[in-house]
Amino acid sequence: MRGNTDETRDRAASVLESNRRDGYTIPSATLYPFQWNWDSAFVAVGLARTDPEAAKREIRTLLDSQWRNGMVPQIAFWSDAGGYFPGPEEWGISADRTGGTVRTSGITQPPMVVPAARHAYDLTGDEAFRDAVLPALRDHCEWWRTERSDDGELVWVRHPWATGMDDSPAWRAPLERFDPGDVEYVREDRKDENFAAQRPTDWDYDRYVALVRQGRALDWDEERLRRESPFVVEDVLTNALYVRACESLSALFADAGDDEAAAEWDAQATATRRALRERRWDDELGLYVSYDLVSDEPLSVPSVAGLLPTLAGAPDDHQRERLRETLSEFLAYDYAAPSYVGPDVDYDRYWRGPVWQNVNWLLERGLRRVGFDEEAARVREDSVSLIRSAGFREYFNPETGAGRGSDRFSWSAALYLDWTA
Ligand code: 2M8
Repeated sequence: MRGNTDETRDRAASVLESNRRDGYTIPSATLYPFQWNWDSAFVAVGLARTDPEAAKREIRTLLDSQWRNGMVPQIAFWSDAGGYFPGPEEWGISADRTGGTVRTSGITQPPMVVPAARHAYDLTGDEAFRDAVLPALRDHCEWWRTERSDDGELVWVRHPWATGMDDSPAWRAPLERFDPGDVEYVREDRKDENFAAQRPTDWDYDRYVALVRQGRALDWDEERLRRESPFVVEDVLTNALYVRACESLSALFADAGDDEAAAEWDAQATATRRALRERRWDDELGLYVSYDLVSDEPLSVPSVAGLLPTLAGAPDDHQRERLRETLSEFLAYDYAAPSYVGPDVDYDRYWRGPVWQNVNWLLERGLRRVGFDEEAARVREDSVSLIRSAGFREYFNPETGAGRGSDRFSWSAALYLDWTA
């Protein structure tokens, strides 16, 4: 894999360096000027290969933004950079909720921070780091289980932004079901015409903003939001990563000699894994699907998220064989793996079809876990070759390999460093 990659590795390291701020890395200088939750976790995975101190710092800074109740927010506004909407005023989160260290948004993102912390620990063996982050990681997993689960098994989110796959077709049904009213705001994310065709539509944005305003109007009261929000979804990707988070937490506790805590989090991983297998499988589509807790129905769409419970070791023998068939649809492109393969796929628009490096990184690991080594190797090769030919773009067209979205994108650079280490 290394071959002539050194020059690309150097460029990857320099992308991360130029996106680095004080103790954290922004996803992109042109679009996202703050610290994002799962972006930082993926950045730490790559940095652990080249600059372990920066990797550990990245994770610690992210955990410094943790709310008192254990939530790790989607965005930490460490600076007053402009050019992004919605900023801290729009979210209106009070300091008694956050702990007052930094202003944040009012939602979370998939709990990649826990596996990333484990990865950084495994590569460095730094016990002081392990012991320093363990309490915050435990509080975060505990928060998911107590505040974000109806049954103690599957966890839910209450905003499409919290899933990381903002405009995934999976969210269309719940978003269609509510009227956002007359929401006024100014988007900052469409830098030019070209870019507009690669970003979520206004229809989607109206609903994103309406959900933020509802949260603020209810003063981010979780119980009321659970009852009144029109968007409450058990997302399969978040749940797959929650299993990984609980497994990672268990391993870190075991390593620290706390067998009781290790057993507790292993049991939680087992419960969520089993719930994915038994309750979120769609045999017709041949993958796992998210669930709408408001309308009480599955969100049956062929999103790549539905392959990621492999990462949690969820499939039984039958599901594994069906998944092999489904996978062939996702691999029937020049570049694996599109984020969505339904009839209304849009290869250039955000989470409606393009290939994303972070998803490929998770998918590769998931496929290896269930023994699909050849398919995993294909995902990895395509990821590396996309970056070599199109650069560190935010996402890529699966048919042409053309780069899309912003350039010098941090997780694309970071995961390249991990892939080619
Ligand atoms: C995208 O989401 C943000 C909101 O969080 C946005 O569009 O403004 C998504 O791709 C998300 O997964 C990612 O974490 C974020 C920053 O890269 O951008």
